[in-house]
Amino acid sequence: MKRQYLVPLVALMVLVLGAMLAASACGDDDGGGDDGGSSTGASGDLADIAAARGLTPEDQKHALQQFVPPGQYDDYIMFASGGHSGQVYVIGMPSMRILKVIAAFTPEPWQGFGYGADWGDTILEEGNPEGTELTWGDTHHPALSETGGDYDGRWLYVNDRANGRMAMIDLRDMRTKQIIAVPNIQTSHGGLFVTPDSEYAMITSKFPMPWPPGTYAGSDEYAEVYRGASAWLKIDQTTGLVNMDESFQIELPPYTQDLADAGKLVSDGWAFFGSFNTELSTGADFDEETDLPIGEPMEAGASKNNFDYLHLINWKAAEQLIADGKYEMIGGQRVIRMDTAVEEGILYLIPEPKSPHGIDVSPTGRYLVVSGKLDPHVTVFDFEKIETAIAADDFEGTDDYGIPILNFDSVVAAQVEVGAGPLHTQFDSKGHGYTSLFLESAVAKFTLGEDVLTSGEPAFELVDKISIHYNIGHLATAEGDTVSPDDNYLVALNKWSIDRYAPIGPLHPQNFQLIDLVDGAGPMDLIADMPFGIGEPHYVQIIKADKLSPLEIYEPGTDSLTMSADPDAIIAGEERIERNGNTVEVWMTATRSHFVPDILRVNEGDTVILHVTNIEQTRDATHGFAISQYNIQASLEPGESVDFEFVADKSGAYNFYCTEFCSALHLEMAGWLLVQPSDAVAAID
Ligand code: RUQ
Ligand code: CUA
Repeated sequence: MKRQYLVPLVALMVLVLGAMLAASACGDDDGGGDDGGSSTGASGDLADIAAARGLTPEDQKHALQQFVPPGQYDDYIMFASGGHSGQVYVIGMPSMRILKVIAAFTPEPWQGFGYGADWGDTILEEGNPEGTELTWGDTHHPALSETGGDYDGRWLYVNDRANGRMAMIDLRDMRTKQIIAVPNIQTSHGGLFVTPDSEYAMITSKFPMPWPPGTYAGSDEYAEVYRGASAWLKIDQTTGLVNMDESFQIELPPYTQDLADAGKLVSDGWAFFGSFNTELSTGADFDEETDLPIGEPMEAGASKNNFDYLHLINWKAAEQLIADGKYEMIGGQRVIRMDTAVEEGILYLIPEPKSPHGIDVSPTGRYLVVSGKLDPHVTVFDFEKIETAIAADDFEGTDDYGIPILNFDSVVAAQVEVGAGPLHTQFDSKGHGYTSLFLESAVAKFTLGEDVLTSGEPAFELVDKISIHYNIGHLATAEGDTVSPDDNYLVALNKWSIDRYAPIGPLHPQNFQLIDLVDGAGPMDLIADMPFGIGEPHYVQIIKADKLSPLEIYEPGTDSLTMSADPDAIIAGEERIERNGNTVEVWMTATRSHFVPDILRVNEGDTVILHVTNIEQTRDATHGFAISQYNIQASLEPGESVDFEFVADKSGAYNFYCTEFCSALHLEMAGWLLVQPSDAVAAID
């Protein structure tokens, strides 16, 4: 085609396209996804904006429900585990804006967690199981501290699925203050909760491990030697830290203990956890001759039984057994052995169908809702019936480890058919349960018993269902795990997003969906999607924002690890450098826009100890401190004091600088670490 025809043709195409776009903008385009964001409806009239952007009245309603005006705050704060990012995310709700990443098990450079500063390095190191250096975790279940069964906004605990550890986060500064490598536990999935008055954080093992820890046993000894554990980590009531000397454990059979929840109100003092693989399948060995597996893979082996066991533990009675000395020391922990637990009547089982997953206790503590992944029902147990059955020795027998099994029929309240692949349940205050349906990609809403229903609906029936997108795992209602959940929002944590967002390659974001519960009166209504592209959140807890009272700045010279005055913190004018043999110790201040001192001269091989105090008391006046080529980086919030210790093992001139854009002369906030080579003529002294 000749050039002179091409130009008018292109012009014509542009005209036609423009006309099509205009038509779609004023027309009844349904999605808004096709018009390329060509107009914001700049006339300012709401109807014009909606028309220009192709927003339906429904879309407009949802936008208003989610919108938080500039400068205003969200009503709720959501703490989301980050899966194998090893972190915790802080998200505002309903806006679904990410406010912060809290470094927990994985080094995080922005906060300087694991990059030379003492607080982060200390915590990561103390979280290393013996003989292993771990630089990641798989955070699954965040658990907020509680008072009287309500979130109190003080502390947050989160478990590491991969390594059976637990981190404690102080909600005053939203930083991790402790990582516990829990003895006798190698992995922990859904088993983490805080008791109603934050007496304990309870963490259970997932896959059992050979006991005693540190020994080897092959899979042929699985039933005899492998054990699980329920670890009761004692929370210090002033700091929120775990005191391992006051903690204890209960030995469990090698069933794969899974989700867990604490009793509350009528069931306070009890704990419940589900399990699977009571078949004790260990997977299929591989025949090296035939290159074929011998036996069944774990997936099949662990799904044969129609029932696995819900475990019940009376933890207040267990506490008493510990006080009475009825324990053995294993892995440095006081452990109540299984036979003691059985003899003393603190451990029971209930048959639960079918490949069970979630176990969730209703707000009054009476109903225990169990979901079987391969059963379209939720099974609701009644704690009042459980107490009666235990008192009457109403058992169908024991398992192979001698643990009494309660009669299913004696303790069940109802089974409600909710749909395919139920996983987890949350509650509102009106007597409803909301269950995630993984296979069906939906949330089912059902009624509990008449004692808690306020609506006059029939008890134990499916009353509503909403589709989500797609493959929902957990779900959470606002204040959802407390004795008084709210009735406004539910968040669906979807594993797949498939087609919900612009394509960005084969790894898709996770998808949070915000659902309106319409005051518990329904029908549920999907408000908004939130893509989540930084890790795989498993569970969230959602707290009223006004229950949190985080610091705005630190007191001058605070060591954030101890939350008290750092003995090496200084004020302006106290800066100094001291040499002691091969150790150079520096007391440095940071303020807008300089470090004092800003030249450090050392010899190759010297140990350098640096104390840096951010002497500012202005909100948000954070400075960073990083040294080029030395893998050192920390964030210094106003008032914070941080210590580094490293060996200057590379000679040369290295720039250090402030990594936080703090001021107009931020780029000038820098200095030099001059490391004189060891073969230089005149060493510095
Ligand atoms: S449990 S894969 Cu929290 Cu459904 Cu984890
Ligand atoms: Cu201080 Cu940039």
